[in-house]
Amino acid sequence: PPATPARLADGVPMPRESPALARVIAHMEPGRRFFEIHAVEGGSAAFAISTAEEAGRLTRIVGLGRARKGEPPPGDEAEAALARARAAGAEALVAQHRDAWAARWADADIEVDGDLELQRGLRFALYHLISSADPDSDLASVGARGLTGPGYRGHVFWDTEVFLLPFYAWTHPASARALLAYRYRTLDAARARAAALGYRGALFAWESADTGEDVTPPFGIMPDGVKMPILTGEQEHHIAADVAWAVWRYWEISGDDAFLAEKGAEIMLETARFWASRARRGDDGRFHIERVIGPDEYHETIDDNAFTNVLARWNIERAAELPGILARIDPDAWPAVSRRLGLADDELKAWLEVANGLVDGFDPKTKLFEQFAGFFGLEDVKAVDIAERPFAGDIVLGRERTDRAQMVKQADVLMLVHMLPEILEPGVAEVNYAYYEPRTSHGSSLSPAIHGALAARVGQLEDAVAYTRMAAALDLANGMGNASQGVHVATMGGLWQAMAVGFGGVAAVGSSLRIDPVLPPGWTRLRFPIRWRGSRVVVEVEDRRLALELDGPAEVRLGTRGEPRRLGAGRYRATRRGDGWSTPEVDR
Ligand code: IFM
Repeated sequence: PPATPARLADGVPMPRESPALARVIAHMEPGRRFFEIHAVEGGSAAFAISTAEEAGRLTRIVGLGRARKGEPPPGDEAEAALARARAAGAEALVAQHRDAWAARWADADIEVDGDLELQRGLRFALYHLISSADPDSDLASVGARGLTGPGYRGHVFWDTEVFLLPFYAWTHPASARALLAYRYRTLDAARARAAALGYRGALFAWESADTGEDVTPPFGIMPDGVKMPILTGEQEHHIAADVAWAVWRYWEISGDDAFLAEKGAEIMLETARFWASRARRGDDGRFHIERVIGPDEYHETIDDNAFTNVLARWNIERAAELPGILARIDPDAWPAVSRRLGLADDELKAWLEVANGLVDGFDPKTKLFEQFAGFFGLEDVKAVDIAERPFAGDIVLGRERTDRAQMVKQADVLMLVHMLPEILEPGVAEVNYAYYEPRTSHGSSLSPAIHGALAARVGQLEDAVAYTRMAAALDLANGMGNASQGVHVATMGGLWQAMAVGFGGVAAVGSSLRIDPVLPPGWTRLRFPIRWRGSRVVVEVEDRRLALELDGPAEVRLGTRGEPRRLGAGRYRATRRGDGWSTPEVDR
């Protein structure tokens, strides 16, 4: 730092080659404003400072390039980017940046009238969601704390596919596609992991980084210094079906047949193959998946987790539909993929036998799923009666008691209800929500938003608003007490789902876009844009009125029982009729 900081008059040229990374300190004292520039790393960048009496401006132009692991640093690419940027000039760069943000914002912004605090939390979340994914590269996915902090060392969990991907698939399909392409790039590592554990097919890493090998740490150090083994990497196998679920949802929402044929089908088939080898036929003649951890990580080494088994069954069933689907996309696609994977003629049939025989813990009389074998026999502890939620159930009850109690960390059976509503008979969502919601401590930040989404779908609007607000405030109010580790980006994706899927009621139902919005008391308007198979659709609900704006054709169903209707580009209106909607009419 200069001993006596020099004041630069307007327009004084700065050296062309200045440090690329610098710490800039602005001093503002009455009547005096100046900057110190501390170089912290060499490089090439241009600085220009002008310090008029009232305002100062510093411009730093940086060129970036990227290299795959093992490749030389991408110096030329960065230099070329820098040259282009310099030629354009700072003003033009700022204008381009603003335009790019405005475009992304227009495709993502959710407006809610009647709850300013929620609106603020939403915008904070959307900002992080938009900036976390790279639509142009399969090199990296989104880590559990996005780009904001060291928590979980940037590792990629199911958070990306299950909590974030719906946001991208519905608002910016290119980002969703890139995230799935990252998983596709790690498919060989997933195959190797399945093989190392004695299974077939592909098991993605529970914690994934650049190569796709599992990088879950084997133990953690507790606050009292005790070393605790971490079993999630060994046992949280549902990740295989989570990735398959994301592939399928992306395909349904985007209609991206090329992706399905080129990459998605291979992921669906290899994960289905994994499940068929992972399940074991028991003495009862049924298939079981033993020694797993489900989303509720308080209970380890459990058998027949309903979430895992139902998703595994669903994964196999969807994979078995692929020969027919790919044949319609491109007659060469199925022969090519089945040759690539060495699929034997009767392999899919054998997988389906496993799927049909898999136990799922569902009792048709009560309509309840048992979270895992023996769960209902555990001590019946209701988190809601113990402490104000969210709280860490395992710390409050102690690890041993938690292990023997119906103390749920995060949506588990309810996660299944949220992810696969289409396979459930009427009433199942309501009954399971009523059972599991009071028993959940929300010890994971992933839990509240999903409860918000589900509560909205089952008509528990007070809960829906409370959970959605809890999710929206999670980082801004440091609700988990660990904001210094970075934002909880999965919560943010869950928050988007609470708004658009929960309150907005959007879903892919076959070839139609279903929209079934519900406004809780206190909200006077909800508006959000989505993308559906190439068209942009803006949904706006006010009181009992629904307005839709389409920039291209879409097959739309209003309400859960509405008939599908092919709508062209234009504006439409409908009004609430009982628990459904009138036929959409052109709004002139
Ligand atoms: O993936 C989650 C998990 O479900 C709960 N613990 C934190 C992980 C990373 O967010």
